Amino acid sequence: MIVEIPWKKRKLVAQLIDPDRAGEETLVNAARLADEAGVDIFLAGGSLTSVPVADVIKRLKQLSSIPVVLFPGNLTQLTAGADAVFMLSLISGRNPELLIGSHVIAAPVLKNMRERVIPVGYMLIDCGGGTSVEYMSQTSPIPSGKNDIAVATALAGEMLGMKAIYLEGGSGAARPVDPSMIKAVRDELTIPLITGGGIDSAVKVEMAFDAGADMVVIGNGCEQNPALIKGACLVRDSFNRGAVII
Ligand code: 1GP
Repeated sequence: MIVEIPWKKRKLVAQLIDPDRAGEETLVNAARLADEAGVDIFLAGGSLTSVPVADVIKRLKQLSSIPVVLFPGNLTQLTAGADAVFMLSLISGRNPELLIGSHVIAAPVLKNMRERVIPVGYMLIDCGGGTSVEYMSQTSPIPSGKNDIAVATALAGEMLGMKAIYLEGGSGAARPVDPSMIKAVRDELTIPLITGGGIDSAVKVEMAFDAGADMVVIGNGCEQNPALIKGACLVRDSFNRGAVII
């Protein structure tokens, strides 16, 4: 299946599945709760994985009809089987491998896959420091509060042809991307805006949507509190109906 992400229709909730923390029981439970809650998409991938992402994607597709988007942390995670692939360019950093190098290697492989490739301008934002993505990418995040730099970077991503911008606090970040930065970027962009990292409550989901995020990504928060995904989807539904319930 080739997925068109329904950006235009509504706000979206994505649940990130980290292969290394997704044993059989966890996956079965996550798929059931996500189905019940009405999660829009699964993202599958991680900064460092020892379990093949392909196995997790295959199992998710057996357990649920929710589309799965590959969210590759590195080239070893490039695999067929997902419905779409986020081709991430780390535009907040100055590591050439993550801006274009890996993409050159990935492009011929992706061309032979049936999955839809979605180019995403990936921006790491300092949300407390010390995240895996900061270390693994060997890039400096955009400092918190430097909304002008975030806006300029996101605009450059849009002008370069990215189909979405992802403001990333890093998995397990101490706090989410500040709503003022989300709003500043949203006000200038015409493409969809994704945010994730450190979103571990329905209130934080509400704040991100309220600031203008089109898609909220939740990983750790659902691992620690599986019921969170239902709360997140209820918040999404309230925005999509035009009313805020919390
Ligand atoms: C990480 O933005 C995602 O890439 C999700 O982060 O695990 O902190 O929810 P969390």
